[in-house]
Amino acid sequence: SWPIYGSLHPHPRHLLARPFSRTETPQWGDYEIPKEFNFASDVMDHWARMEKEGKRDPLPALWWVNDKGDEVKWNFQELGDLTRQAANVLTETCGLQRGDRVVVILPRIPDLWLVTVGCMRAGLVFLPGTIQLTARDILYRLQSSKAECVVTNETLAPAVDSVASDCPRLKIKLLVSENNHDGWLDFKTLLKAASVDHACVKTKMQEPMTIFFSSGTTGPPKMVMHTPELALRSCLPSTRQVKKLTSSDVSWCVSDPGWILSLLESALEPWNIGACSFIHHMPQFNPETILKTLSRYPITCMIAAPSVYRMLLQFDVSSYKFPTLKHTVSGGETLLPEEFEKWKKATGLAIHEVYGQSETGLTCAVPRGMKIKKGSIGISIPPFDMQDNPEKTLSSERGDFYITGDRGSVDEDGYLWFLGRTDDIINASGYRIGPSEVENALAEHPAVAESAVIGSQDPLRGEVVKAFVVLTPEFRSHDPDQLTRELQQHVKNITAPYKYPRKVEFVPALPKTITGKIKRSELQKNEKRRNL
Ligand code: BCO
Repeated sequence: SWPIYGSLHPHPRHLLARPFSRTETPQWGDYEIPKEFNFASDVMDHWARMEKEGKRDPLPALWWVNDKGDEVKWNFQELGDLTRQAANVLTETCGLQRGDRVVVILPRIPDLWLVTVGCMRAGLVFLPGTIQLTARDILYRLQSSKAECVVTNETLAPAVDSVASDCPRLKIKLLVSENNHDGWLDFKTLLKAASVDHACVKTKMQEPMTIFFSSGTTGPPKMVMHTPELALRSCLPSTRQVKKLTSSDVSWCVSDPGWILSLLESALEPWNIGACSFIHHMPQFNPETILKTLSRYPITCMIAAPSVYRMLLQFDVSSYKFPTLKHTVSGGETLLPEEFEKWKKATGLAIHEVYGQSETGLTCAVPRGMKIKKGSIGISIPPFDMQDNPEKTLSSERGDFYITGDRGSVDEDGYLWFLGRTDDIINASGYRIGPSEVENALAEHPAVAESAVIGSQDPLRGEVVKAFVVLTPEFRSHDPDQLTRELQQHVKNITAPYKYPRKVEFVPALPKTITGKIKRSELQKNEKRRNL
């Protein structure tokens, strides 16, 4: 049986996904799950051996470029040595022990992949974070994860320093920079000096490997822990058949390294098959750079959120030639059939949807070669294991099934159709945003007596964050446009900027239940009506 269930089309139901049950024989389909698995030694080192024996195309495993024309190309053998050196820096120099937690907040620079795989080799648990995190977000992540180590760059080091004294478990600060910084270990210098010999840890299938932070309907983001099973899934033939990459493919994932999509699609999926992971480090997102990059480099596969495709389609895509591009994939939010059509008309390529969550990784996809039903997120792909705060986890389980919090349906061919969230979580350009994270930030501004935050439809970003704000008496006479800008900047300062309310409406009062609870559903209903 497949892991995601729903009712027959067209009656939408809550989407459920069945996690791998700990009481069952550990087997997915025909594939028995090993007791131990480490992606670095079991997969990456295999490809390094293939290279040595001349059984892999002479293609980089990581091909990195930036806006300034810099380029880094590492094959699997080079990546093997460098990631063993990274593992030695983390364990030998920093003294970290198997199971210790490492918060990694880096932009798309090559060292990010070295630290990530270095952690896997050493059995350290890595917690990726977007570089949009503010000092407060970083404090929350360091404290709640009880991290022993943080790895970041020069831009974010001062933010870490401003909160480090409140994180008693934090003992190592590693800086990835060309310059030294007081109180920080210099990753690049240590890497050069480290030995290339390292005995990769044989990680157990139940051992933590990585933790993501995922927004919920209440409170700050929650931790979602994955075991090496997340990496193993990318190795199963059933998952390989989704993108059908080969070792001669060059695959580009445009997602920010803070999200699970990036780990899956810029490391685990391409490297599993010996393909090249292509990265373009853009300091600021620029659709034209993406179009030029697709024309210039031999990229064969691209994966990006639908908002990225929407932003590309604002330009004359058909005037660009993408000589090698053969496969395009989207994930993270809803792709509309008309966007699919526009992209197909401009490039001749279909967009294959994938569906997943930080809690699960990918659970559904439109495999390459399968007949596409526009608007469907495809068919189920093998199951998952997920853990979280035990009480919260329990409330999202029903029997053997994990409640995804999304509504959808499944038709007679097994295609799933995504319809939206069952809760208040906002999906803005593929970012999952909990309304209370924004409301709490707004509450700290003296102009805000109270606020309610919802998602509002947007032609470019799918949804944007909208805040309904009741002003305190002293701010009621202020210029609303100026106040809007001030509140937006305030939220950007307090929490990661992608969460800021792009729409603000000042209201005399918020709709509430008799017990005083804000009726977000009423605001959502009215907003939908106004957007029609
Ligand atoms: O719009 P504004 O200019 O006022 O503000 C923007 C940015 O300029 C600003 N910002 C960005 N980085 C910053 C920063 N400000 C300060 N410091 C920084 N380091 O913040 C505002 C928000 O940015 P944004 O990222 O929402 O918008 P932007 O730059 O237009 O980027 C558009 C997208 C489409 C590239 C971006 O939204 C994006 O990457 N979306 C995809 C997210 C994604 O990958 N989701 C997948 C998650 S994993 C998953 O869903 C499970 C598996 C399928």
